[in-house]
Amino acid sequence: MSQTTTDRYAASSQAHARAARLMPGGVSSPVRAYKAVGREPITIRKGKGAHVKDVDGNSYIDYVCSYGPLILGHAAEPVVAAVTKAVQRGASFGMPTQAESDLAERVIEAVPSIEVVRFVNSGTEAAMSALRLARAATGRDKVIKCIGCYHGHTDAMLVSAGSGATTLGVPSSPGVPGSVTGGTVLVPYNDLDAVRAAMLGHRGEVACMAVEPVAGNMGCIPPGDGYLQGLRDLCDEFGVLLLFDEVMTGFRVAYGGAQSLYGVTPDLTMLGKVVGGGLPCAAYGGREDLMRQVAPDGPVYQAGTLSGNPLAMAAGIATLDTLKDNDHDAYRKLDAATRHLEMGLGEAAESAGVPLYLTRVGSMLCPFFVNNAGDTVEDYADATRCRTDRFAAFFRTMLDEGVVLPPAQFEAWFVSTAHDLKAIEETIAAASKGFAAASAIA
Ligand code: KE4
Repeated sequence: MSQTTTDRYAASSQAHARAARLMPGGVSSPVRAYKAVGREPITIRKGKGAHVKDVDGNSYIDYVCSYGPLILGHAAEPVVAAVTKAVQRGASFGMPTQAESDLAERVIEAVPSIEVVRFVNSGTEAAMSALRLARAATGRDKVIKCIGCYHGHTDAMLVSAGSGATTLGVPSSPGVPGSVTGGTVLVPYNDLDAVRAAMLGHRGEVACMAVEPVAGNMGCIPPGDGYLQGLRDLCDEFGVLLLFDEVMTGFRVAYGGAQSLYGVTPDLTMLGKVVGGGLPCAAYGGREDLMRQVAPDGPVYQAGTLSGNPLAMAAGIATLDTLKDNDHDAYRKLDAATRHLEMGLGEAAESAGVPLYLTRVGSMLCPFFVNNAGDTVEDYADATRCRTDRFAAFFRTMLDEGVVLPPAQFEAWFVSTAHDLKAIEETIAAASKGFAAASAIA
């Protein structure tokens, strides 16, 4: 007997109603509320490998992967074993453990820019701390960021573009003082002329240029040829620190992150997601002369009760060691599986007559529902022209077909080493129905 849609999601609907009474939107982070895809969220009971199961017992091939951390898939054996062992030794001490040095050594060995590192609990904390350090180290207050790049919800980064593309930011959320966002200059992604104009317009006032080296928060948008090196050169010319936000790309697009993939070394780097293997762990690091200014070596204050938490360290170490195994074989698997998915999605969209612009960097990818065949997406303005209504229809059908995607056009999909050929082929088959649903929207 075919399940009706409401039956299929009955328990999730009940769970969401309960959660909504208790928490804003019934979620612990806004994107999970499914506002952009016009339906209630599913509630997850468990995950294993490339699959998650909701409270109704429906199974899904998962491309959220917790928005990046689960590069080995859900409940990966090395991570489960390491965290189980660690928790039996105690969850947190508020005193140094060797696990922090063990993970720090791996991060410093892997990431070209990082000579010294500090662990924090979220990408937002990493951004807050790196910005504070950049301001202290330069004695300058302003920050340049790209429209559409996301660096967590720290006040200085919750800005939207003012009138011109290189004017000072205005708050994009209530509760954020204009006095804070007034020090943030916004420029379009992939536009070096705008960065030069911003640096000239605010000469001597800019502490750092923050950028996602591969933009992952307006969908996945790779840097244009020469863009990252161009930022490096402009920062050197104007005495501005270059901050790569590799919370999403770190250990994702390559073991050494985007900076190793593109061969451009920033002054400071933010990490998160994969570095904690699914547990709350992020980090910021960079040149030793900068990082030694962080308390207690230096005066730049930053602290955290659960920073360097032994469980998160254990999960991170197990994840990175598995990614390094067999000469980084994981990245060859990830690249092959994601390329296969990319090709299959492209063919399915073409068969359905749906204009699509597909981007991919390693195991991050994004199908942009563009207006016309041949349209490309190079920055936020391009991304916001996409057919989000078609994406929403695609998303809902994919969910009904047992594939769960990040619930917004402006998110990247993530593939794990657990996504085998069967999962990829099933996803492509489901996408034929998803694109048919999208094409039904004029
Ligand atoms: P967290 O504070 O959420 O740990 O990290 C913030 C952050 C910083 N930098 C980049 C490049 C990021 O992608 C993120 C967080 N990414 C989102 C996904 N678009 C997390 C999902 C969510 O907000 O729930």
